Formats: sequence, C-alpha cells, structure tokens
Amino acid sequence: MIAVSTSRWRHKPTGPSLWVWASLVLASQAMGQYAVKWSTIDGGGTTSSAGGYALSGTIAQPDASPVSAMTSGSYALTGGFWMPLSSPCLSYAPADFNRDCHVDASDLECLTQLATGPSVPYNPQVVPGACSGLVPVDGILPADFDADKDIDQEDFGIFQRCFSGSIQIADPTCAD
Ligand SMILES: [Ca+2]
Ligand SMILES: [Ca+2]
Ligand SMILES: [Ca+2]
Repeated sequence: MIAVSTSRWRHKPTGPSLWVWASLVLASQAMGQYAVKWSTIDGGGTTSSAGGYALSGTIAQPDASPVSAMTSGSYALTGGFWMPLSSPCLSYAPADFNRDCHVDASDLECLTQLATGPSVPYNPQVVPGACSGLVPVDGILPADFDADKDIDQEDFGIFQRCFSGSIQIADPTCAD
C-alpha cells in the first residue's frame, strides 16, 4: 500500500503522473474548496514476517467500491476494476465451451464429438480434443445441460437456444 498525501508527497512526478499532479493542483486552485486529502494505490498481497517484524501489502484493492462508496455531502467516490479488453463478455453462456464469448461452430464441434445418444452414459474423464479445457463438475460435463449423464438431442436442443454465431455475444441465460 502506498499512502499519498497532498501535503506529504515524496515521489517526484514524471510523465503522466506530472500531468495528473498538475491537473490536481490547477483544479484545487480553481475551485479552492476541494482537496484530495489522501488516497492509496494498493497492490494486493499478504503479510510477510521475519523475527519480530511483519509487513502487510496489497495490490489493486480499491478503497471504495460500488458496495461501500466513500461519501461526503452530495459526493461519492466508488472504485473497482475495468474488465480486461480480451474478454468482451461479463459472463459466459453455458454452451460457450471454449470461453470466447460466442456459441459457434467451435462449440458445436465439441458437442458433436461428445454426443453419446439417449441414455448412453459418457465417461466424464475422457474429453475429446475439440473440448480441451472442458472440466466435469461432480461427474457432469458442462455439455450435458440436463445433467442426465448422456449427451443427446435434449442437450442439443439447449445448445441450439444458446447458439449465437461468431459475431454476436452469447446470452449467459440462454439455457435457463
Ligand atoms: Ca465459444
Ligand atoms: Ca438424455
Ligand atoms: Ca444430457
């Protein structure tokens, strides 16, 4: 944790930091009555100890969250994380077996290779190459949507409801 105080700034600002610093100074001069008295840049972590000493650190832990905002008067400060650019969806559809936010031909290939037929059980420990990364939960493969230990037309019907193609983002509630 790095505590930053406008009255106890010890870091020499450069580049973008200098711009932010200058903006804060100009803004505070222009408005007069506002001040950021302290803030932290946290980085997650844990406690390290040796002998009689202990050091605790954090990384990327917001001080204010949407659940517990810092408020004063009519103002509120909330914090949180931005979603990574590589993941365009907030959550995955159950038929998005390869977790690329689309239910498309790749997922269909996986389902096809897993198909057993009605009342023909599959071996949850044997997953074909097109389904690499598919992990059974309590002996049920994610492609077995109705959890009856086969992969048949019933499961394919649910897959059809989830099918989005490779452009549209798949609906996470499609199997509900
Ligand atoms: Ca997919
Ligand atoms: Ca069945
Ligand atoms: Ca099934």
